[in-house]
Amino acid sequence: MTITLWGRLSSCNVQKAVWALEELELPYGHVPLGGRHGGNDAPEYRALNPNGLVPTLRDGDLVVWESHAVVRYLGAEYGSGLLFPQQARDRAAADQWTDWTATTFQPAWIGLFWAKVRTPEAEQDAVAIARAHDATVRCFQLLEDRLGQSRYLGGHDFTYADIVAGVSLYRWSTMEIDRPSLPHVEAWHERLNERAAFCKAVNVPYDELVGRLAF
Ligand SMILES: N[C@@H](CCC(=O)N[C@@H](CS)C(=O)NCC(=O)O)C(=O)O
Repeated sequence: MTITLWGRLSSCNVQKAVWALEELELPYGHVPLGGRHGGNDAPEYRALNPNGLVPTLRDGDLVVWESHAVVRYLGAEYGSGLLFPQQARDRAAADQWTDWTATTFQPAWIGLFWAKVRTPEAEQDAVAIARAHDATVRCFQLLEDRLGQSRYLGGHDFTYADIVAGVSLYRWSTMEIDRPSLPHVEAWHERLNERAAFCKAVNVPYDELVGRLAF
């Protein structure tokens, strides 16, 4: 089966797919697309992903978009228990943190990244930055409480929930902002940094995004 991933590597949503593919040691082809590479509106890409966004994954005759669906699919199809808990009861916790990331955590931390990093300095709005910072810190405090109770977000074992939330960590820890002390989050970050797949997918410089609102 041939797997192909479309998307620029500076996208946090593409990074989730790269991390899962690398974690599972799957061979795959990569097509840079979106951002400075363009191609979002090419008819052949729109035929795969009508949103024109990244990532998109193709595995044989299956095409999947939405980063969380991609990561869950890879875990379910190839994980044999790694990434994707086999028991529904164990998956419930991973899903809870995954959906919370989609609806609450990522909008907050990406909002901060856009306000503080992607918006050109001359156009930055201190009130918007403070509001986004507060929302992000509230989310990190929830993560801190959770990671004080369990090693990973889904429970004792590493799952797709750690991938979708963990892609925030490089940017969170390198943005020029105040960060509260979050020892459990920091210990989780250190554990993730020991994984080659995390380092390859997530520890990616974002210079091309600084002061750039275009994509
Ligand atoms: N909910 C979608 C969001 C996809 C999305 O917004 N992707 C952004 C990059 S993070 C994108 O395609 N932006 C246009 C571009 O990079 O050209 C997912 O999780 O896959």
